[in-house]
Amino acid sequence: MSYREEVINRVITENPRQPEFHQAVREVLESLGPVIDAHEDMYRRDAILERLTTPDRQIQFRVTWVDDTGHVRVNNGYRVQFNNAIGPYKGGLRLHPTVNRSVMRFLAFEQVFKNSLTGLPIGGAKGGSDFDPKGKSDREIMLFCQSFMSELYKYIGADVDVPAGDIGTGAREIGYMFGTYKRLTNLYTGVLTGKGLTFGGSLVRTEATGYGVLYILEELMKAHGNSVEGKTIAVSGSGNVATYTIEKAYQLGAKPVTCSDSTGWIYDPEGIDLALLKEIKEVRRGRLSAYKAEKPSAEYHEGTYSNGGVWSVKVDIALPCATQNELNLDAAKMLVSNGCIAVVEGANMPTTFEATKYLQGSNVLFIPGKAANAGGVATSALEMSQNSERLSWTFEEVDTRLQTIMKNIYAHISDAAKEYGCPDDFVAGANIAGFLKVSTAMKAQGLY
Ligand code: NDP
Ligand code: 2IT
Repeated sequence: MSYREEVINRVITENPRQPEFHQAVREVLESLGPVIDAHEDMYRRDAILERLTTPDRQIQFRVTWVDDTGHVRVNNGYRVQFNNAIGPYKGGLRLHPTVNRSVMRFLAFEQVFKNSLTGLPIGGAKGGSDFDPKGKSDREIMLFCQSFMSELYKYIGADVDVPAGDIGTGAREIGYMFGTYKRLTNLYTGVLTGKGLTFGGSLVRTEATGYGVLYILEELMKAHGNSVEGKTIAVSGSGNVATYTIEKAYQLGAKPVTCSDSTGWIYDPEGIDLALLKEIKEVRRGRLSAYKAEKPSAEYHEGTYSNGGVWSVKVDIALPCATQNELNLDAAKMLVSNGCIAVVEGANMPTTFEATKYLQGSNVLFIPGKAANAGGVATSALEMSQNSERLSWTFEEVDTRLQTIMKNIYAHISDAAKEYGCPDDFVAGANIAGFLKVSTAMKAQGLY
């Protein structure tokens, strides 16, 4: 059995009932063959893969808060600090009922490679809670965030671990958490990113993940003699990443025609009405069914995957921007039969293992989330830089840096794929490039 297979089996045995974590580890380790296999003895002796797949530390804690009816509620809080070989831990906080140890670990593990690809000095972590923000009042959200931070603050810090947003955690939640951190520690530091613009947040952070997806997509298209302009695009989700993916798609001359949420999906042949989408999601915090009410020409399908879901629409490009494993083998087959040429992941691991293999085997250009959505965390790192020097950069300055970072990521993963004999396999390219930097730093720092 190869060293990589041994470690995959070890991860499965030691972490039972953690399918998302197993999936993420398998995807990375399977693609590291060209690096590891030729020097298996050396990597085995140094236990590099065991160290890379075991988190440095993981914290689980109780979050107790009072709802508007006076009842005490209890949730689980988590922070998985996976690897800080190249910089302080960095990664988002997810608030969603599906959060559990497996989801936290897969996200933290992926973050290690993603953060490495940004070229910036940030290690990998993830956290969150199984708290469901849907339908909660502002007061309930604040009480939850205060309670969550009253435990988390012990384990984070501007040079230790810097959390940020993710599903269910936006500017409002980061604001409440920052206020609590400041009160408890008496420190005004860049301990969280995605902060409001009046208290240390960076311009472009809100847009960064979605814009970054389009910047890397444009690089991919250019490298293949094509362009984003004029393309029809399917987007899933309707949160932070989906919204700014749609915005930049329009700016680059494409037509995004779908979006979705956990209750249904929209097909608007005229192109998604961005102003209406922002009004429904960012202002009203409502459901997508409201879109159809105001734009009767659009189709609304109740149920995220009903009638085939967003991936059944005939498009040139698919950009999954909602959640993990939302694009399965059946969806991949529909995309291929409809002539889709590229899938670029805005979300973390939205494509199943089988669907990824099928797309790649069908010559669909595929960029994994750890490369494609890295613009979010990269801009968070730029927020950290601005906080450290106590200055704020202009929108243009941050956006220009983001564009450069996304171009560099494309070049880096594409070069790594070529160098290791698998051109255009951007899954292998991203994993190999991410791995080489982190493992080199780990070795240089000795055993710990
Ligand atoms: P948001 O909370 O802003 O939006 C999430 C969107 O996905 C919503 O439309 C939500 O629908 C939908 N969704 C969430 N869970 C499910 C589910 N189980 N089934 C169906 N739909 C679901 O989150 P973000 O836009 O920030 O995050 C989206 C993805 O992008 C995640 O994978 C996240 O990890 C990743 N990401 C985010 C970054 C960021 O900067 N925010 C950076 C890099 C990656 P509903 O509103 O109905 O719940
Ligand atoms: O998945 C991610 O990269 C994020 N949710 C953003 C993390 C960050 O620290 O900005």
